[in-house]
Amino acid sequence: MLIAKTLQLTLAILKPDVVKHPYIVQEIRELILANKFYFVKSKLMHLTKLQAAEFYKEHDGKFFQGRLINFMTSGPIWAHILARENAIEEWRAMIGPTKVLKAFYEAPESIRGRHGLTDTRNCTHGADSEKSARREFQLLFSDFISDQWYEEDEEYFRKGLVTFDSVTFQHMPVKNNSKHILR
Ligand code: 3AN
Repeated sequence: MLIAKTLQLTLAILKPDVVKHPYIVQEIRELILANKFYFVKSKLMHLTKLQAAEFYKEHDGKFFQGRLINFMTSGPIWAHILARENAIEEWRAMIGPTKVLKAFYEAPESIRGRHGLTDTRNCTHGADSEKSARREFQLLFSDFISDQWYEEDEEYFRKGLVTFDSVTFQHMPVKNNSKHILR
């Protein structure tokens, strides 16, 4: 019998360069859904400089830090918590390399290969480890408790017992078995 593996959570951001263009947002979201990710949480937000600096703390002192913070606070972003088997690696593969030229040449079909503008304005973010993902959830979705999600909801998502709300752009577990909807 084939037993589905536990789902992994990751943090995805659609950055201001993408959010400016609704058709690119739509294209990326369709790609995310086509790649069998679930949208566990979605939020449109505008980062403050403090939030952006905290989010990118590991880049403190780097030559591009100021540019990165100005860019990330220049307009709204979409933040998403995604779930899938191997979500972290799969989402980062969809994003493509950080440097836009590398993305153009080595991963032209990736999101950055298709829509990246510069090394800073490079469309999307993906957590690089489970530890980073948890830290990023706390910063952007302070009411989300991953342990609780694993305890109460993960099984429903893993079994496809979810419904999708296109207004909030979130999948919701359907806990009443008699009328569950497979997406
Ligand atoms: P990634 O987003 O691919 O995980 P990180 O974590 O190394 O890459 O960098 C975080 C963000 O900092 C990048 N997404 C990009 O916006 C910016 N950045 C990284 N390297 C550079 C660079 N050399 N020049 C300008 N901006 C950069």
